[in-house]
Amino acid sequence: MLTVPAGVTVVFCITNYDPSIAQIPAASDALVVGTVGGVATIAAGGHSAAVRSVAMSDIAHTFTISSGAYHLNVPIPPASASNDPTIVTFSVIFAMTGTFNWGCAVLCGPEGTMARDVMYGTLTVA
Ligand SMILES: [Cu+2]
Repeated sequence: MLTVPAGVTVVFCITNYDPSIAQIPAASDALVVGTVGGVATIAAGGHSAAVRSVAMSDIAHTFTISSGAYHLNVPIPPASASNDPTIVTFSVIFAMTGTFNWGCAVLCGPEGTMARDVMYGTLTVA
């Protein structure tokens, strides 16, 4: 469970140690949507860049909120190695209060079991 304040810039920093690539992502999973400036900064393998999308073949997970109030999607590329994580940073300003579901939108883990069983939760904007 995450709780964030409304109307201010919230900075997310996701550290991904998973080097695997998700199965059969959709084109929309590769787009950065709903962040400040429409970008996310991806640091991996000693390089860092602000991007608006990643290659469909370069997605391990996503951080996604899809509700009436918000459409947020940030693709998370795989780690270069299990000891060399990929770090994805982005900012969001949440205008509407309430509790919203977040999750990973791609089939990750064996037969999508990771997305289904562990990569979800709620985000409360208060
Ligand atoms: Cu995932």
